[in-house]
Amino acid sequence: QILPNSSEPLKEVRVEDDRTGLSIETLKRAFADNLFYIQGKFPEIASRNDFYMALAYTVRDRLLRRWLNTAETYTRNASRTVAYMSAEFLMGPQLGNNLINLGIYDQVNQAMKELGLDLEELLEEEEEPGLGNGGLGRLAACYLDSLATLEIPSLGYGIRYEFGIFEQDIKDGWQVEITDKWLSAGNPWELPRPEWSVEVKLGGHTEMRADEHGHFKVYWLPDKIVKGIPYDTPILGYKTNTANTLRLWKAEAVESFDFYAFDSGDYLGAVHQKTVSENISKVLYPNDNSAQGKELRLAQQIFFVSCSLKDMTRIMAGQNVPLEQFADKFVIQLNDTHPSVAIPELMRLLIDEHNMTWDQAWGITKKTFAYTNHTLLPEALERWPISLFGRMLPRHLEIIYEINNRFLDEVRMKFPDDVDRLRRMSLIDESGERYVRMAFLACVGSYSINGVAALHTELLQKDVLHDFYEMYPEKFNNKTNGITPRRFMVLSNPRLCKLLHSKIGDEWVKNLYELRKLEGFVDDPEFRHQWRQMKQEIKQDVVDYIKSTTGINVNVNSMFDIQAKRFHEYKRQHLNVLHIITLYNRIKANPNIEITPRTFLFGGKAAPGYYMAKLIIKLINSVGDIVNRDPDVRDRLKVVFLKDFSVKFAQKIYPAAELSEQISTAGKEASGTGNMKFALNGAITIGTLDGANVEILEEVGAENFFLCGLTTEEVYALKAKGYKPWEYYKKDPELKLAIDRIASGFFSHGDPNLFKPLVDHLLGNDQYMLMADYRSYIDTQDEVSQAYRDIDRWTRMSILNVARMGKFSSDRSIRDYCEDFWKIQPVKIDLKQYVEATA
Ligand code: GLS
Repeated sequence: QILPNSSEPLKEVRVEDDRTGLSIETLKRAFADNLFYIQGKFPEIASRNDFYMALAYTVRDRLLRRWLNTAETYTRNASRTVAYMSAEFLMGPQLGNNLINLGIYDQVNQAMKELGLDLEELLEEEEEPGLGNGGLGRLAACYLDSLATLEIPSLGYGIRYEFGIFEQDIKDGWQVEITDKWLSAGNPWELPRPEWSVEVKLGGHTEMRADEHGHFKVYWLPDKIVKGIPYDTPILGYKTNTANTLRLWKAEAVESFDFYAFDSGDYLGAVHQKTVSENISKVLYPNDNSAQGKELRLAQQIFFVSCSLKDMTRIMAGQNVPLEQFADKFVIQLNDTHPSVAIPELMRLLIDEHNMTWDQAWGITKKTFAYTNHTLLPEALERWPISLFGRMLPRHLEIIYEINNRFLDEVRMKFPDDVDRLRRMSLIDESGERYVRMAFLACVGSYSINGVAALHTELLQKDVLHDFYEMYPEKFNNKTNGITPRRFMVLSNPRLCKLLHSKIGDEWVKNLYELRKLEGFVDDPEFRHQWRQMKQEIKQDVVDYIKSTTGINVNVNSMFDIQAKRFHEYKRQHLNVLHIITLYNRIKANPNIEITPRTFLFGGKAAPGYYMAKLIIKLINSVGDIVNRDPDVRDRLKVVFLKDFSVKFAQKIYPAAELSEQISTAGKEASGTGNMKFALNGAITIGTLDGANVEILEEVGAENFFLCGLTTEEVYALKAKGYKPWEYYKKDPELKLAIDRIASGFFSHGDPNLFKPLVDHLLGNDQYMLMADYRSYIDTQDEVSQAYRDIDRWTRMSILNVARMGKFSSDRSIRDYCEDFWKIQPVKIDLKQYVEATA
């Protein structure tokens, strides 16, 4: 249907097309063509980036047919769609993943070889879109992969930050932040769609006025309008024809506003206005698990949420679906409270702009939204000061007040004479300065509320959202997180995949429970041998990498003990450090002691304003400086901080891990997803009963997991009875020596002040209970060391960890969401043959 009005019959062309063909010859031709016509280069002067771009466009062309066919099918069927709203999408590099999902990795590898290029090098060249902080943003990305793979109509909505998560450098052991200019070399994966731009209002005030029929209505007179321009990226499923869309909004100035200032001669003022508008999508807030309460952040939230909702109404109009059916056409999943201002915004759109009554609008809103909570940490629960909120969103504040009034009436009805409950549950916190409580707003405005692991959901119900659980028990449910095996196995661990392929085929890529079949080989000595050999090769690559990037020599036969995640006190990287110091002290006391050689690898970023987290990074590097150089250690221990942990980097590291450190204080890590990535790649976990560790332990069996630390109940009980960290320090000589070594300046060139804040914290109130968990952690680590010496036992454990990871595929999570409350069915996409009109 290229020429819909043509009277000529359209003739199908059976030959391969340069933009769709998958043969090596066609790929080579397309690549050369793109280098010439898009990059405008000939091979002799082309840079590696030119080659990367030429290949990326070659691959993108092959996505486009699937993408357009998908969009066309959804449009024609007016398919029910999930809108996944998230302030973060930590996508990672796109090229490799698209090659895997298209099923053309090997062909492209060969095509590049024949052209004298190295695919690995080209993959390295890609600047990843780091539009997220950590687990929450990466979860959104994994879910997009699974949604497309499961052929579920979906749209991801977020912000196209010009600067993603900062790049981390290490100078003198300290973290240094560098802006992430990920767009500077161009982004071949996105298509701007300026024709679908929308405007968003900010600030100003509201007025009650009569409309043309004499009905009184609220009018919002903003003092600022910003334009949102959508940039679309195709999200291809694994070996399906489905390619969904990630739609990210870029903020720009609205022309007319500039003109106003230009007309009045205020040239610089107009330019300034433009900058202010464009600032909205300038930079990702670099905090994980902590809310900053900054005005610009609220502007980002309303900006992308309002753009997205208007985009959804545009889509409905295009499909002739009346707005009354909003909740049938879309379910909006709120990825944490960051997009929860969508609730009053949808109310405003329906009432103020589409003339619905309150009850009608509220009926639709309540059936549209579903809310995922991702944290129990009080500092991460978003609240906006009323003054700030009202200044930026006066109309939304009025709507929230009205939602609150009606909601509190409901509470009164259900729990008469319980005044304290009203105070506790109000959407407005009135205990001091007044705040809007976004999590509560999300609970009231959604029909589903979920936690991200069984324990987390249980704690939400018992604790943080207990009142809401009593009010709306039917809304609560658990959806344990998952990860995509496409990126975190097929793409990142080809060696393991090859071995799996030889024994159990490839079914597991789409049905991770198939990994169970590995259990049949766990007693096969030949297989175990191959398993070890595979791990050894992967470790050797990482050894080489470390040597070339840091100059540090790592013993390939040492245990690779890895903690890679954001830096946060609750994640307790410093507990890991106490273990390192303890081993070091044992060696110093007895240089000939028998010790299982270990390489401790750390990776992760600290929020730039989080002093204590940065100090922990400095401590790791300082301990490494001493330990790595001490001749008594004789290379039995190595401590390496791998800077600038990212998705790209993570993909290199997980496959090499043997021990996965998941040691958060029980009750603090909502789920964790790194824990799943490590185990899927054959690492064995040392961990607390926290987040999804609980379920990993359940799946792999206690004999294949190293459990340590207090349980959540024990943590609560100990706090209640009065926790005294000092007493653990006094009682345990190894702990005391480890702390004393830090406090004395041993790791800081004799300066006792450097790490004093850390030591004071630990011996003072030790909020995250490192002192209480130290002994259990150290004893468990001693067991780990023992186990590692028994090669057969360790290999068995490793194989069984992989075999039993089926549950943690994000496909399983997405299926749960679909069946439980999204109520969305897969839609098959038929690939239309490429056709060409011939005269
Ligand atoms: C987080 C939690 O801290 C993680 O435990 C969780 O796995 C992740 C995805 O659900 O969400 N919440 C958060 O603010 N950042 C996270 O990574």
